[in-house]
Amino acid sequence: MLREINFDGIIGPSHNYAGLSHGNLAATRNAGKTSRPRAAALQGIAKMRANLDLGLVQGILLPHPRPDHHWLTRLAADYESASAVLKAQALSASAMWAANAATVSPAPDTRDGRCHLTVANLLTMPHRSHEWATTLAQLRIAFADPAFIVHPPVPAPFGDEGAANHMRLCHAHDHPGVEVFVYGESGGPFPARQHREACETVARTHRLHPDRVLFARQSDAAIAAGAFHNDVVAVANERVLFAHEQAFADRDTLYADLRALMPDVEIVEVPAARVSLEDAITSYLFNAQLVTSPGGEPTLILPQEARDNAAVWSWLQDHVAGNGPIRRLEVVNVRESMANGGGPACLRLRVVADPATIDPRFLVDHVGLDRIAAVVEANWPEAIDPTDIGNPALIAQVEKARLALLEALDCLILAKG
Ligand code: SUG
Repeated sequence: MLREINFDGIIGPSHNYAGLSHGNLAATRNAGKTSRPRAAALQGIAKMRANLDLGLVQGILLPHPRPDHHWLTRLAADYESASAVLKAQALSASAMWAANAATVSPAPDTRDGRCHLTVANLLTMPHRSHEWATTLAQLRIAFADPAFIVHPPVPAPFGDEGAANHMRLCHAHDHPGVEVFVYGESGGPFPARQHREACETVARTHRLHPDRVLFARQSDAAIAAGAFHNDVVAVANERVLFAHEQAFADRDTLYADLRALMPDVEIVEVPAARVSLEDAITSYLFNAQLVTSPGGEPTLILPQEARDNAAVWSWLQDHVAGNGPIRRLEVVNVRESMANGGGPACLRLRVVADPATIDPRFLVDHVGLDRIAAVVEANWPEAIDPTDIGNPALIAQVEKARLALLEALDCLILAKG
């Protein structure tokens, strides 16, 4: 039985606001502020509980070893003597944003009938460029069943940001879909992180039917406004594409191509006259999880910031009142992640699979989440001020906290990273 499973990255104990992501306006705006790792992780756990309560299947991905001493060694450095920037890059908890872990093509879309996952290389940002090795190790454990094939990242120099720049439309999750790869070319002052060559490589690697794949360019305006990840301006689920009017460089062609491949696709476009690109990005309206509850009701799981924005909330109310395809709104609090530019959808990687084929250590129910919450409460630092990142006591606490979680989840095999 194929189901859509959301794998959320557990927010790691080193979560902090170092302002490392050039072009990510929330992250740079909050640079230097004091973070609250314990509250952050508990917010993520509460979001997973809300998903479970909707009747969805929930998975987890584990925090990475931080600081990343392997990476520092390859740079002929060590944490103690590294510069402040290198320290922050080695310590970042950015692996929490699981939407950037990999691109996933479910079995019904592939020519060999296996579910393919390609780990993202994230090479545009130094602090993210070293996530892939631990992600690969973890996915190879979680998806060891022959139903899956986990591929290493696309080689440099082609940047790949994973599922954040990929959408899938289908009649139902277990039916063949149309996969849309969204790349960037230019974003004015900011880097376009997803390269077209990487999209094409992933599509070939996943053995997708070429006539069921589309490549769409992000608008330069979206990237310049801070949305280098397409999942900040568009999200798809089953037959629904929910997108901002300015998300794509050539939306007419994309919509026409989609309608040709899927005549019953429902395109819900939010006009810039109702919600500006800026409001869409600060509220993370589109970084919502668009999911189908087991009752069949398309539900949008939104961050609080979307309810706090008058233009965004009034558009949503009108849509629901007007019987639009999105039938239900659920609001979650992920403020700590949001302040680093990661909303509800950034925190999860969607995999369509039979839950019985997944290593059970990576699936959770409320009892499993209780266990994780207890470890977080007892071990995660309460606060991190970026000036503290050279403090050996903090580093010892971060390292011990992760080991406590791995132990509680019987995942010590990942201890070395
Ligand atoms: O890559 N922020 C992440 C946010 C990722 C959002 N993901 C998706 N949209 N799918 C990024 O820019 C900030 C970390 C810092 O600055 O310390 C950061 O990496």
